Amino acid sequence: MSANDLKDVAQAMVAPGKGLLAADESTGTATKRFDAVGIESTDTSRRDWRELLVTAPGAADYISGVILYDETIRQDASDGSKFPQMLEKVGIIPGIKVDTSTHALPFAPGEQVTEGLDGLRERIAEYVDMGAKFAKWRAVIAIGDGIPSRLCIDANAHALARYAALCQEGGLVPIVEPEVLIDGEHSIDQCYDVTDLTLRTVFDTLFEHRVSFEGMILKPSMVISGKGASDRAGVEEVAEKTLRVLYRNVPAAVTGVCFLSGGQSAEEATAHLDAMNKMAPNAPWQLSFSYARALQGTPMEIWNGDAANKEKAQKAFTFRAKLVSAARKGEYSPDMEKEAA
Ligand code: 5MM
Repeated sequence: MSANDLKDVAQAMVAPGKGLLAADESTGTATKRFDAVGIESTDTSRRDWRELLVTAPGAADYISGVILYDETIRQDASDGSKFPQMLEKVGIIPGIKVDTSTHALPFAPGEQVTEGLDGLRERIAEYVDMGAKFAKWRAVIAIGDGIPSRLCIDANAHALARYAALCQEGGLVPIVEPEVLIDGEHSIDQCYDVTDLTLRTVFDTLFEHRVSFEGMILKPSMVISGKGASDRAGVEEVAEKTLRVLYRNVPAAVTGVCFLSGGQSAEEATAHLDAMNKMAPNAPWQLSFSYARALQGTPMEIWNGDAANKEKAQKAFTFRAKLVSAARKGEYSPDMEKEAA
């Protein structure tokens, strides 16, 4: 894929009114999500859940691409077709998570580094053959007593840049995901400082590794108070500080910024995205979404692992996707939450 082709795919991933569904939970994370609502996690239940989402009638009106997990991209859907081809048929771009998860960073207590570079060139070639057009790698940065360390930020930025360069060489658009975790009691200003340093380091390193900004997507966390903070910032402050950190650190050449929801409720993640699009309608990058929990939470509860609830769960999924799509255009209002799913 040429640099222009990568840019075309990146632009299609942030087409007007559309964003990404992250359905790339590793087996451990998927099991945690299923356990929380009492669904048994098996390869078949995980396949059925992801098939339910991607075949929801009307989903393609709001969803431009889906991030798949290695297990899913190799599975047969119930009609025997493969997920990438099933997605392409309805006009949704297939993507793939290529990191192999987070691991304890040596000599850095409480901090993690994401692994998966070994054999990545070959795995990318295999995923391209299967039909993937983009990839994702998530790094996590925790805020706590004396952390994050410079070591943790540098190690993760280096891995993200190596991954992104390998993706572009092999023909996949890389989603670069440095997530500053919401866990903790930190203030929004602490989150701002950590996000500022993280994004600055990530983009310096991407530049050194000759990554094309036009042919990539940034998937950041928002600048937000810690989940356990006593006085959590409101919607306007989250939007204003998130935009400020992006303007200071993200090159205008980057095609799109697709936020993660990171443990925010569906309503919060929708309202924050909407406020940013209202405040910055002429931002240099498309401000979109790549949500997992905010899109999947309610429909997963409704589904409850029972085929009889499939249609209702699909309606709840497209309802949330429609609201997030409105937020991506700055056209959401909390009143829309009252519409029946
Ligand atoms: C932060 O997680 C990503 C976005 O999901 P949320 O919107 O729920 O925050 C998500 O794509 C994540 O990277 C995948 O679920 C994979 O997570 P694991 O823990 O399995 O690597």
